Amino acid sequence: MATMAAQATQAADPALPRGFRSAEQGWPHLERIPHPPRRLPVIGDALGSNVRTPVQDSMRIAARLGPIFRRKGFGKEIVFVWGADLAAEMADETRFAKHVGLGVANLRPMAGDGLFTAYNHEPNWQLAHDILAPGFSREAMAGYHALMLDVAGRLTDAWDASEAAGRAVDVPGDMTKLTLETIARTGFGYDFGSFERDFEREGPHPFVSAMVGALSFAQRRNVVPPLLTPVLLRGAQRRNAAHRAYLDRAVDEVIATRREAGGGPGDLLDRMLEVAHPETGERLAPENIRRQVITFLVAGHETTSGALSFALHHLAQDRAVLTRAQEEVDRVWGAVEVPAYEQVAKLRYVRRVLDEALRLWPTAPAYAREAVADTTLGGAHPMRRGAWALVLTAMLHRDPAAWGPHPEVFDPDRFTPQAVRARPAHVFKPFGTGARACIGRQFALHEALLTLGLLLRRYDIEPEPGYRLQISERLTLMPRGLRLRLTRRSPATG
Ligand code: MNH
Repeated sequence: MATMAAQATQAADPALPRGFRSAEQGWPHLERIPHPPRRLPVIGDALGSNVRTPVQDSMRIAARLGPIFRRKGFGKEIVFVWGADLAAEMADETRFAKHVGLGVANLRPMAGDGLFTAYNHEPNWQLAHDILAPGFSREAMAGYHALMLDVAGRLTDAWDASEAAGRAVDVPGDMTKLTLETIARTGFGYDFGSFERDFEREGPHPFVSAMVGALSFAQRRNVVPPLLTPVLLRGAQRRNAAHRAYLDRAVDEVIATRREAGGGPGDLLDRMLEVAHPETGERLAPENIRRQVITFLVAGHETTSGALSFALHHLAQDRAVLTRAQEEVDRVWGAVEVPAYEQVAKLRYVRRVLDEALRLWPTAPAYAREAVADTTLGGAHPMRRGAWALVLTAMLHRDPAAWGPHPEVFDPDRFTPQAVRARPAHVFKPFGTGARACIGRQFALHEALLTLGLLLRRYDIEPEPGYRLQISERLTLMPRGLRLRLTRRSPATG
């Protein structure tokens, strides 16, 4: 049943975006915006850029061209914005709103009108937002705490075994297992058993393979020129259809199991299945629930996993920061076996480490904004209603106007309360902005702080000799090949 429905969707693929609206259509004075020199016919500015590193290429170009610039490839043009003033303007919700385009639009076949990919005008956005928001309240977080601890315990079991065997640990791999298990267990009562699988022999859970496969397919649609799509992607398209069918089937099974059980612990899935809108009484439709489950499994793990990985990288690179963070955990958590919910947010310094990691490497590296009415950006760039730009978060977080003369330096004290107060608003946007900002922010912060606290208390960490940070780009950023060497700290500290 599920498979047939999925195939029908795939055959017609009504949701599949046909490219995107090029900047000429919405920016009447595009000539005022700089672009890279030596622009060529057809391929435009694509020369010298790498399909595997679109974000890092844009960062390099940004540094040369300044706070607003444009890039063209295969006939389509994109405006990029990263100057602190311009980004602050684009955060004004009376003038701008989220734009569903590029990477986000490419997820539509998978995530439909789920929260992350819904167009602003789709009624299911407000409906799902209102129904699901209480699932991210303080009380809800306190309810997830025990499950989060349980998943983190599986991580430390695995790391203890690596430490005992003198093996370095695969940080992005293990953080991805952790965050996927966490959202699946807390949100949907589902257990992928990632830590228990023998990866050498079995590889990842088939759901994970299908999800990763469908995600990298979505990503590739951004960088393969439309004319070449049929040639380059035919085999991939077939595999993608199979992956999506698998995902739909798996999600339907999770839902069926919950319905048979007659309800669960009041988690996200229970809210989706049972809660009516507080004012209208309306409920989420079954097809929309499917989209929301996939949305949360995807949106709820890659970004957090990257954030944890970058934080661990910087901790391992900087002894002074590591020691200060470890001392804080020892002091705040003391000798308790497991930290209580309230003890997690008290890790103020660890939180600064995490913020600073998200500053340098915002794992969701850009977000798109569109004009809600005709307007002029920065007093110089007229935009028609619907015209849009990509805010390049990783560069906004490096604008010297907001962050001082050495933005590349990792310094958690940029996030002391005084330092934060001294900066203008809207210069730190790892979770996006406005009504469509990340609904899972508190969830991610609690999960990441809890995990970092447990790891810092338990291990000393060291980089592998000669490791140099390299960033891999999928939908999100990740420190490629990051491995750490562990030493257990004194058992008295946990
Ligand atoms: Mn999250 C939206 C970053 C963790 C679920 N998230 C966004 C946006 C950014 C973002 C940026 C806005 C995108 C846009 O404007 O197009 N999210 C992150 C980061 C982390 C993160 C950097 C971790 C660190 N996100 C999570 C977690 C969940 C989640 C954890 C779920 C449990 N995020 C979402 C959803 C949306 C979103 C759902 C869409 C919200 C909406 O549009 O209403």
